[in-house]
Amino acid sequence: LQRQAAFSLDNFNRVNDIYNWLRTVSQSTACQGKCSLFDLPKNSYEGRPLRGIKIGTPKPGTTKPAIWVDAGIHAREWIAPASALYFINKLITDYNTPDVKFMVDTYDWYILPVANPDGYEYTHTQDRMWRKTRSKQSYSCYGVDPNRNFNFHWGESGTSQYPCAETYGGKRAFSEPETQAMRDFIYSKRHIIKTYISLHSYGNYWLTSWGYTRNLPSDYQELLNIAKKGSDAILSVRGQSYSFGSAGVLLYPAAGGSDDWAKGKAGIKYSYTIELSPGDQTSDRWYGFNLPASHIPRVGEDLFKGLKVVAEAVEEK
Ligand code: ING
Ligand code: ZN
Repeated sequence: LQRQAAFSLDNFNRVNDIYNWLRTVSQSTACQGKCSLFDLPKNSYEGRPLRGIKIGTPKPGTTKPAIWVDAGIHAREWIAPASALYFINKLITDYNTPDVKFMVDTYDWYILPVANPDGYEYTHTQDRMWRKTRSKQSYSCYGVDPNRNFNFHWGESGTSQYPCAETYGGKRAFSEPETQAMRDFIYSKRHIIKTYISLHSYGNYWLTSWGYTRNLPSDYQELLNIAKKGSDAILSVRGQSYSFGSAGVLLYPAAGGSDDWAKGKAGIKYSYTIELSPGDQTSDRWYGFNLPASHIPRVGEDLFKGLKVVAEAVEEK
């Protein structure tokens, strides 16, 4: 496979190029005083940093609320990291617009664009359709599904106990350094994180908890109201219609997801998984995981508008 020359927001990038770009933008004039890189407290199984960027206007003497956004929990869902990078770039370069100024002044954004870097690299070098982490398991199989590895009702539904399966939940909850690292970082900031967003693909879904069951959380209506606002905002960008509802009802019950853990264990009320677009509904072209890079700006813009209304809606709470 050809190694691409340089980072581009209009393309799918390798992990090292993404990390180099994060460093560059965090040190740019546009970011001055507002950006810092963070590493989760553990590296990936193969030793890669789990690196993100914090973006927010400092407000000394106050506790700013935060919004967490991760992408790339699943390796092959390339549009998720790409959209997260598009979003990061918007927050940095469009600070002079009222929308971005509001978002960055009101919140600290913690954005982790590649939550499963080992798997992501593997999809670039070996197997485009890899989903899991890359830890060695029994039966000469590799990887755990990170979105079945969080310990909220772990193993109860929609997951496999067979190490070779795509939805293998792991030997135990939090068997993976990647999920441990997310747990420790997010849990330590649980009092300031108002909203948890996990970016996946594909399907055009704005999913609330619960994922592990068809039962709904007691505050489901509040979660749904914001999911609807986000979906409406996306629809208005270029006609992409997102369905919204609980993952367990809209898709299938599956336990061990990061969003259920964020809500159920870390107590982050507004917790969502967004299944980004596999194509362009208005032209009937659906590519699945293999969405061409030419779609990155459009899906990125959809995501930006969706997260903007989340920021507005949660602020009123
Ligand atoms: N879909 C998610 C998955 O992990 C999900 C969505 C989570 C559905 C939890 C139901 C319950 O299966 C993707 N894209 O992986
Ligand atoms: Zn996924």
